[in-house]
Amino acid sequence: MNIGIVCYPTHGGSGVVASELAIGLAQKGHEVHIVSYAPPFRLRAFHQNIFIHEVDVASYPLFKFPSYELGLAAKLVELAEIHHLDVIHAHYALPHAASAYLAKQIFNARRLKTVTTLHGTDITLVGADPSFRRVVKFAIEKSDGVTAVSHYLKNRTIEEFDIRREIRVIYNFVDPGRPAQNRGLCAREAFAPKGEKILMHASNFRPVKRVGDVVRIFAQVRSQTPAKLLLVGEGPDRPFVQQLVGEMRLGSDVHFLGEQDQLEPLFFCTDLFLLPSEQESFGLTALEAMNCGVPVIGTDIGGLPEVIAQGETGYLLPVGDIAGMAAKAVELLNDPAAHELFKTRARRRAEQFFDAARIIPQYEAFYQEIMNS
Ligand code: GMT
Repeated sequence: MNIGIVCYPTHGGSGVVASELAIGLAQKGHEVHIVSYAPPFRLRAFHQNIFIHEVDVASYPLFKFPSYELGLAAKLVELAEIHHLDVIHAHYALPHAASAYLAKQIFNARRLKTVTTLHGTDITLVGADPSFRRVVKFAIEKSDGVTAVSHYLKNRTIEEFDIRREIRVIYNFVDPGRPAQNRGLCAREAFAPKGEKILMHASNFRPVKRVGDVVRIFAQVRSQTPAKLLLVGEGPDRPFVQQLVGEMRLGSDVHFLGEQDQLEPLFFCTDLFLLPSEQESFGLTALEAMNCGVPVIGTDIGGLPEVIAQGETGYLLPVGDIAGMAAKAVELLNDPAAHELFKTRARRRAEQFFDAARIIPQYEAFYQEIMNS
């Protein structure tokens, strides 16, 4: 198949899923055209069968806001024509699914199909904003196929937008073979010279991630067990988090690592991953942690219960229950036998339910179904 994939190039989950899907499809011989405003970070290396196209956004003195949506639609029409695309797969509804719809109308060929994958904030946060609502609903209804990354997100979309069409759940995925390639790249002693436990959090530091809670959980853990915290990512809450770390006098035990293209080397240094989000439609970082054998403590919201098995691969507690999350962390870190069991189960669960080799064929089959309809 010739597949156009539209995504964000930044360090967010939707861009990671789109990039890893592109790699998986390309390895299976499909021709994949990535369309974005910059090369996605996971696709900076060369991959056979993947072609990257940056969207041109024309500016003109009359335009107060240059239109990315129209530039994207124009690029998709051009690619559909030149490369005979069978499918345009939009990751994240806004504005990608709307631009894909427009491109299809302009191209006017029955053969070209559009698929939209809903990732989370496109429904729960941005999409729910009154200024975008109608457009998101329209784009979902007009896509030839729609997928959601969890049952939670599917149900939430149906309720929120009163959707009556089919939404297929296709889970996010990981490559169970990848961690081995990154083992040994991170020296534990560099972060924890006295054998302290290492906790980690990675996100885009937006308010929904509650990174302040990560710091407060860590403070409680550290008061009972020698520990260090690795904070990975960048975003609007970083100054506040940095200030909090200073106010709580945790400075020497917290490492800010900024954005990282690959998390696996760091997971091999990590004993426990923290994800105390307020919203999480799936929680890709939790799955990536589990794939490297790292148990996760998170919140019992959104799609996280579909990823983390309560009491087996981690613990899920109510949003804001800092004391509860800290208590579970201390319990697990101080029980080597239980910790080892959680690690083994985490890795096994990632492999059993979220292996790329199981999930990518689900996308291929979905494209085929849509093309035959
Ligand atoms: O978390 C974000 O705001 C980034 C967002 C994205 O689009 O990159 O993440 C969403 O998609 C990920 C990949 O499917 C999911 O793993 C995240 O749970 C989801 N984020 C939220 O629902 C808050």
